[in-house]
Amino acid sequence: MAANLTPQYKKAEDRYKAATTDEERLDALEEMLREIPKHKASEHMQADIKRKMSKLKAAMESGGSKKGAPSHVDIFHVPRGGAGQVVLIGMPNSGKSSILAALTKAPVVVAEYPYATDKPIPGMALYEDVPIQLVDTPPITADFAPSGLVNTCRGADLLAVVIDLSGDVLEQMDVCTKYLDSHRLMLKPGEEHDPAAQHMAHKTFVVATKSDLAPAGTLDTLKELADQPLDYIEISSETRQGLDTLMKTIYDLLHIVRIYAKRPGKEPDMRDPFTLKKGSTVHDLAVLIHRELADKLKSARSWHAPGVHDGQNVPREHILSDKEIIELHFA
Ligand SMILES: Nc1nc2c(ncn2[C@@H]2O[C@H](COP(=O)(O)OP(=O)(O)O)[C@@H](O)[C@H]2O)c(=O)[nH]1
Ligand SMILES: [Mg+2]
Repeated sequence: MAANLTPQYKKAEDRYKAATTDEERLDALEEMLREIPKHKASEHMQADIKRKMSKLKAAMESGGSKKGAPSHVDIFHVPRGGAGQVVLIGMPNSGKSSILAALTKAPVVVAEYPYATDKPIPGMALYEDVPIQLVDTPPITADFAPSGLVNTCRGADLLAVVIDLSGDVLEQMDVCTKYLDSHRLMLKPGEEHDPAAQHMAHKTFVVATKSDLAPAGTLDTLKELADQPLDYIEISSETRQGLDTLMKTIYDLLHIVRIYAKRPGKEPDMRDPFTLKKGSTVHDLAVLIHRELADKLKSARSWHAPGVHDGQNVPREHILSDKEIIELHFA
């Protein structure tokens, strides 16, 4: 076979033979194809290179490459972000995607037709300076809910039942609470979320949407007839009425505090607070900031906390309060 191969081609071929990953192999094959003299005598070889390239590409796309993305990804599992995760549940057109569109930069589709959303979509909303993750989800009906949605709900900190006040509010409430109850996703009044429990039930509240369209008194009727002892927040994504209250309610229901950390002799960082569960201590904060150094915590000073003089020394057992500034001293 007189293909008159060039030194550049031979080099690329050596690279191909020595390659250890599919990416390297593909890269070398591409170079071989570029370098191979294009004439009749090399046609066979050109075809062979192309065949190898498409086989490799197919293997890499299907996850066959060991270095590639995992071959199975649960699109219904939404990794947590921000200070807490709120999963929105509701029937078609109840206004879930509009809430994310109004409060986050998530690429949600707001549509007059149902089923515009086919997988959970997270977005980051802000309560003051605290980022909180909201998750839009595909809708549920009396007859159907995507099976993966249970997983989405299990991972949440809070569940929000989204009810369109301009529609049949009782039917929506019934469908949503039956769904959550049948999967044991909703905490009963007085129950506390227990991360160790099998059922992973969560605190649940109601977001009543489209207040701009609803006949007066609809929410009161819903509260009375649905007889569910939950928090109800009335909003309009259209006029933005109630959106601030919604974020404040979410923050309160998350039961967290935000803390501004301060280095000795420096101004506190007021832009990016740490968030911890209510009841957390100075020691918990030290663990969060510096897991390895936490045991070397020597002392701490506090500002902006009830019952504490600004700059006062506080013990490691000191319970943190919202918006407190803490300066940690390590040994
Ligand atoms: N007037 C009014 N329309 C709304 C409001 N929220 C949502 N919509 C409309 O209701 C329809 C369904 O909203 P969407 O957010 O896509 O509902 P989803 O199916 O639950 O995600 C869209 O046409 C929205 O424009 C609201 O607060 N006021
Ligand atoms: Mg939607």
